[in-house]
Amino acid sequence: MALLPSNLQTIESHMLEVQSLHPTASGSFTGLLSDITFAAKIISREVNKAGLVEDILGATDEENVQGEVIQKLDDYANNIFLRCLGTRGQVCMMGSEELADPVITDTREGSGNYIVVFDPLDGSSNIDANVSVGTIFGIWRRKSRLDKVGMEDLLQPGMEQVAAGYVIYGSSTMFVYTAGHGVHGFTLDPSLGEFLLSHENIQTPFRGKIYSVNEAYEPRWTPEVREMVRQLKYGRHTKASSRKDKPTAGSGMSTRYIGSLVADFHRNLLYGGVYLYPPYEGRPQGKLRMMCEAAPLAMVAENAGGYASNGQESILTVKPTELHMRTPLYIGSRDDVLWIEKTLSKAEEAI
Ligand code: AHM
Ligand code: MG
Repeated sequence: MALLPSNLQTIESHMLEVQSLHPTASGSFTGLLSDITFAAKIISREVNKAGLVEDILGATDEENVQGEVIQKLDDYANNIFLRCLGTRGQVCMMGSEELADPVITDTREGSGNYIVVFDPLDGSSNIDANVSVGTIFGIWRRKSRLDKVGMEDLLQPGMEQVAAGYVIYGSSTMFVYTAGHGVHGFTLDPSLGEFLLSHENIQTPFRGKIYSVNEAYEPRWTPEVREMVRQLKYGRHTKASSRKDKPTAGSGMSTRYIGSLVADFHRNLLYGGVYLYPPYEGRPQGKLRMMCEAAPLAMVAENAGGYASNGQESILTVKPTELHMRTPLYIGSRDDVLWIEKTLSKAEEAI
């Protein structure tokens, strides 16, 4: 017989416990989170049989608003989210990485209190090779009243999120979220079809040993980014001139880059480390999207004791100007990201 952890708790029971901390809560927010877990289970099932079923791997003939090829599973995951969320009228608007415009679902006053923005299947270009992929979501509260829902509801800074999280479809499927009361991780038991609490109150190490970046872009980085990454690699405070092309043994960090943001972020959250997607020539704002990738993961990072920056300020303070706004991203262990922010700002001042 399989051994089970001693205190078994399903995600629904955990969410109800969190809801009880807010005596006036109606349950609609908890219902919304539960809809997201349901969507995650369906996507997990489909991702897990991706190699077995014909016509599920590979690309569609379409491109998304950013001109990226839409994979078949992107499309599938996106539709599952649109169908599962807000079934009880909790959501007034949804924004997806895969859709050019937000979808308005409920404008009645008194219902549709939340806005959900998501990347249904992040890292999906990896999927045909069986590499871990993920879903990212952020939830904001509606601001407008009187049957009106508009861009002021959608374009809110990350710090206004009421909850955020991600699902990683890896060697097991995990759901990790925060509603401002700690970051909690749940592992899907496929035989039960339930997410069970496996990582309560995740705290990320203050400082890590891993940096994750696509170094192939190095020739197109700014000199400031290049120098900052060089210091991560060779050890901080080493001068290029004193290095003589030899690493400072033991003082630098190690690199790990899957190229799947959720997987890289999740590993660094547990082990400590920093994920970087700096701007580079040809992509002056980097690649990642503020609303459906950076802001939700920033809320998770900060609630676990980490930090996220665009190189100048906290990701959470930036007010997005459009649904698909891009941002440079430095995220992970607090001390490491603060050091990066300081190093980049100092370099900028010196120009
Ligand atoms: P996607 O949302 O289209 O999947 O793109 C985001 C992904 C991230 O998961 C990953 O970290 C990054 O793109 C990798 O980009 P690159 O190949 O430029 O390193
Ligand atoms: Mg993505």
